[in-house]
Amino acid sequence: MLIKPPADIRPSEITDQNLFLSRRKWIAAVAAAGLVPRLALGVSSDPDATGARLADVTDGPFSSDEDLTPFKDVTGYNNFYEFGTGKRDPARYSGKFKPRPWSVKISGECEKPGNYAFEDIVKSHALEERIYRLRCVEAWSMVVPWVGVPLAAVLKRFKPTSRAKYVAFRTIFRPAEMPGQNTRTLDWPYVEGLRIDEAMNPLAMLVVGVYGRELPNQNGAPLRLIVPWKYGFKNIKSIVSIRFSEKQPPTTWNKYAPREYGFYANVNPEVDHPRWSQRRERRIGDLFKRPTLKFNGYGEQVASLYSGLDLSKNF
Ligand SMILES: Nc1nc2c(c(=O)[nH]1)N[C@H]1C(S)=C(S)[C@@H](COP(=O)(O)O)O[C@H]1N2
Ligand SMILES: [Mo]
Repeated sequence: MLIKPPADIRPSEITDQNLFLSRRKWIAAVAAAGLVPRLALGVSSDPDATGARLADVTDGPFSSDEDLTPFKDVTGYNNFYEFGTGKRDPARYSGKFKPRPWSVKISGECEKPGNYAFEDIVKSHALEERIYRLRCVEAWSMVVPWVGVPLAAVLKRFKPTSRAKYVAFRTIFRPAEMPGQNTRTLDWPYVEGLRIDEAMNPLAMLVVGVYGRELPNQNGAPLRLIVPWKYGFKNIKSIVSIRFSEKQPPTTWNKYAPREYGFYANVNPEVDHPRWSQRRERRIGDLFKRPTLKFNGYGEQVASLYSGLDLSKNF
């Protein structure tokens, strides 16, 4: 067969954008014509990518077909205050962190609480790659090929009760391996939360990998949240606890500065951060800013979750 996708082609090598068909679009077109099996659609690659490859990753729904942010930026420009406040600190100072063995405590309003091994949390769900935009509250953004499982599928296994109105997540506290936790920058451990209907939305994802490989420490190994319609800080990393609760749980950035960071944190160009505008964003690698989209462009999937809610008050 002569059909061969343009493997690992880089946007910088493309002179005429109109001639450029992204690898993903190319494979999708070929697959639609029935020429390659659907499995081949799955995994994005990057010549610089390192880490153990994940097996049996399939192509998930909702993927963006925008140009991917290179692996070295996805893994070299991070927010993970447990390893320092600089964007390069997580890559530099997370080498000692041990993401295995790992277990997650499931508690609160559910019928199947307990301590579950990492492998048990994700097994029995097929790994999917989904290419999502990530929009940081600091007005930069990336396009990342995450690998993981739908959060809803995992949560349902623990049988939340009718009193479970929220889901609270907690990051590990391990100051011997996380130098930032020896400072008072944030109130450790990092905590986050979602309303249960947000957590059950098909877009919400528990992520175990990036670019077809296991998550690097700086990206939240071995297990982190991705909710692409919210600002980056909701995407809590290195999760060790998931608790179903009746009341809205506290969240780290909201505790730190309640006027600046709300519980909802939906991406919203119409509601400025008190100290800067949220109208535009800089895609990492771009020279010029671009407009920020409401719900980060995922409004079709999630806007109905907030009907009747004043988003300028519930920011
Ligand atoms: N535990 C923990 N999770 C965290 C953070 C953090 O400091 N600690 N930073 C958040 C912020 S502000 C962003 S933008 C994203 C960045 O994810 P990435 O580094 O994988 O791109 O992680 C989020 N999750
Ligand atoms: Mo962020």
